Amino acid sequence: MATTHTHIGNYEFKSCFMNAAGVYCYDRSELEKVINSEAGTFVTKTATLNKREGNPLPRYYDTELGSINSMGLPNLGIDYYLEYLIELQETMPERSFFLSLVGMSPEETHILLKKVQESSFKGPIELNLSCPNLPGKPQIAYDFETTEILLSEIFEYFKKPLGAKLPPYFDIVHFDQAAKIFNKFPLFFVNCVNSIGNGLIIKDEYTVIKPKNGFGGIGGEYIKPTALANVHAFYQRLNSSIRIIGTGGVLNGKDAFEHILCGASMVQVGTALQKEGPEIFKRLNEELESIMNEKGYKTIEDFRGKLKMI
Ligand code: RRO
Repeated sequence: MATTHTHIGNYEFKSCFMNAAGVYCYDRSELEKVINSEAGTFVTKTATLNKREGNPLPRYYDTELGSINSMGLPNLGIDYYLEYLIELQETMPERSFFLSLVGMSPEETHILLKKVQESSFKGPIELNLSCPNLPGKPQIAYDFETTEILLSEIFEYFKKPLGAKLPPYFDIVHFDQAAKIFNKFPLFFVNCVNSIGNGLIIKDEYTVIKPKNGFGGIGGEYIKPTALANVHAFYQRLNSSIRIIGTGGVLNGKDAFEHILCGASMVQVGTALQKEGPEIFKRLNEELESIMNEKGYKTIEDFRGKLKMI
């Protein structure tokens, strides 16, 4: 019988599925629902130093093929998530959970990471280099120079397992340039991809969300081909020590199977989790296991990265 069990470094997860940051992860009550589902783990909402209210409402909208959001990084502040994660280390020592964070400036990012470095938190950390929804602030990882400087400053003092959440790239030269930078650092993983930034969805002549004149990050079915391309492009280019988390357009077991074929070791679910709730993880595990059983694969390592070229 197939299992969706996976690992990233020494962290073991009973399932390769988890939430994508931003969905079902704002507070303890949402995170508990993911813990108690068939997901392998969770990641928190991206935390900043202080609590943030985020952008004006409405700021999230579902469509038939996906979603648009311009949440604007609403979160309860780093101390809230760190305290909860440290508590879970005591109460559920056999499990590991992810912390997501980013500062509103490089200085703030260093303050956050130094706090985490000095804390007793032992889990993996996802540095969000790709929020598309902060008015006036570009997505960090689209600026290669800033990204390289930031990472070199961080790895001077940061010794815990750190990965980066990346925006989607759309050009082969950009895959080459980005991978060359990431390969200079002891990154634990990269997560491909965040939402496709600054899309526009219209209903009855109106924008559907209020912030940024209706512009927002696109997720769901719309973005699977872009997500798969990014997972595979980085799988081909990154040092094998840098694991890949695949995110984007995962609605069913086949979508996850494709992410893993492209090289993903874990699979995150955003828009579909928002639409269906944490019960989705049971279905996703069953659907992926059934594809694996049909094909005779017992673990995800049996087919991870083994995409065939026609
Ligand atoms: O909060 C958001 O607006 C947000 C973030 Br931080 C992110 O990384 N990706 C996204 O689609 N929305």
